[in-house]
Formats: sequence, structure tokens, C-alpha cells
Amino acid sequence: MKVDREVTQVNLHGETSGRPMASISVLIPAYNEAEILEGTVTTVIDGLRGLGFDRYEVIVCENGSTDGTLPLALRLAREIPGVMVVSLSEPDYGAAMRAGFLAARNDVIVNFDADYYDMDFVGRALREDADIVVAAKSLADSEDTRAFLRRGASRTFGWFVRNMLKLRVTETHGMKLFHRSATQHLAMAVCSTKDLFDTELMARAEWSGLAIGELPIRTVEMRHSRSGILRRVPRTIYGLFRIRLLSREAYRTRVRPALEPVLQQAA
Ligand SMILES: Nc1nc2c(ncn2[C@@H]2O[C@H](COP(=O)(O)OP(=O)(O)OP(=O)(O)O)[C@@H](O)[C@H]2O)c(=O)[nH]1
Ligand SMILES: [Mg+2]
Repeated sequence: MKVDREVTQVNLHGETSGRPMASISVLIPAYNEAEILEGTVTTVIDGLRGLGFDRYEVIVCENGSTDGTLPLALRLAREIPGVMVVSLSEPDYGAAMRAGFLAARNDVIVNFDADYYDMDFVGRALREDADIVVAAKSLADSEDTRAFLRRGASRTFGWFVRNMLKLRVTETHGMKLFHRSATQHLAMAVCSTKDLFDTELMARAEWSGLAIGELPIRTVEMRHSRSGILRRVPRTIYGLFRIRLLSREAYRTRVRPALEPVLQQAA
């Protein structure tokens, strides 16, 4: 199923397609990113201007940083038109993303990391006929130049997601493009915290029958990996079990398309 959208295609090169230009909100979650945030935000803003969007915003979604990320983000918001900040007190990736989805005003929502973004992905993803487009690191045409351990962790996590949650999507983390009209309500329904926010959101999208596209991507580490992979494991497994329980609920409450005409007749 693909949800009808008012805004259809972005005209990336100023060619007249007769279609309205898409507007875009880019969410950048940021936790202790004082070293790289300014470079990321300015590169993304320049990229959005270059792609020819008439309305754009970059929303830095910060919470709990202790290294000056918040004052830096607020300065960027003062100095650069189109930059906004949402901030909460406790560090939590999921809570920050949720706040970002709530604040986003435009038709297309893109999710980058401070250390993982690619403007070319935005252009390519907009040409896909899908509600959500994921940059998938493990596709045959993808190239993942990260350290062996980090690559292995991503692949193992992907395997668990596909098998425990019975999803087809090969990747739930990293860069994604969402058409807001199809996905905003799902983002608001997510109850998983931290990095499992992305996994639950993609699971809900697939269970709801949204069209999900995947594009190959070249992944380059912009700084050394800082996540304690081993520390993440117990929390991740527990989180996947919780999402799996949700899937039962999702299947129970879903109205299957084949039943719709019958329901209408009865009404
Ligand atoms: N607001 C907020 N953002 C976070 C939090 N944890 C991580 N992030 C951001 O989420 C993005 C991804 O986090 P990373 O620390 O790069 O995690 P990762 O990409 O899974 O792992 P490595 O890059 O390999 O260490 C970055 O932009 C972080 O700043 C958090 O608690 N709150
Ligand atoms: Mg990272």
C-alpha cells in the first residue's frame, strides 16, 4: 500500500515538472556532538539549498549533552536561517527523535546522524515511489567501509530484526526518508526508547502495509565508533522482545483490506 500524498515530486534541477516542490525537514539527533555538529549542519543546509527545495529546515534534536552541544546548536539556530533546535533534559535518542517528528513541519522528513549523512541519498530517495526509503548498508551494491566489528554488529542486529519481528526490511537504523503524511502518526505511536525507536517505527510501518524502499549506500565512518556494542546487547534483545509483543496487538487490531467492503455494506 502506498499512501496518497498531496506533494508528489521534488524538482531537483529546476526543470518544470508541473508538480509542486516538496518541502523537507531534516532531523539530526545530537548527543555530545560539539566536535562535529557545526560541520554537519552547515553541510546539510548547503546541500538542501543545492537540491532546490523551496522550504527546508534542519532540526537538531538534542538531549542530555554535557559537552556544550546545546549552546552550539542554539548559536547555529540563531545564525543560520532554517536551523531549529528541540531539546530535552535526559539523554534518549528515541525521545529526541519523537520530539523532532513532532516539530517537523514539512512534507518530507529525513533522518540523518551527526556522523552519518549523505545529501545524494535525499535526491535518490525522493525519486523512489515509496512511503519510506531506507539507506540499506547490506544490499549487494552497498559498500560498508566501517570497522569489521561495527559491520558485523549491524548485520547481526539486522538478522535478529528480520527473524524476531518477521520484517522484510534489511535495515532499521541509519538514514531514512519519510513521507510525512504516511508516517507521522506511526512515529507518535512508538513506545520504544533509545535506538530501538527506529526499529519499532520501521516495524509499525511494515505492519501497517506502507511501501518501504531500500537504496544501496556507501557508508564511511566520519569518526571512530563510540558505541559500546556489548553494553547494547541485553537492552537490544529485551527491546526486540517488547516490539515482538506489540506485533500481536498490531495484527489483532488491523482491518484487513479484504474485509473492508463487507464492513462498508454493514454500516
Ligand atoms: N538526542 C540524542 N541523540 C543521540 C543520543 N544517542 C545518540 N544520539 C545521536 O544519534 C546519532 C547516532 O549515534 P552514534 O553515537 O553515532 O551511534 P551509532 O551510529 O549507532 O554508533 P557508532 O557511530 O558506531 O558509535 C548521532 O547523531 C548521535 O549524536 C541520545 O541519547 N540523545
Ligand atoms: Mg554513528
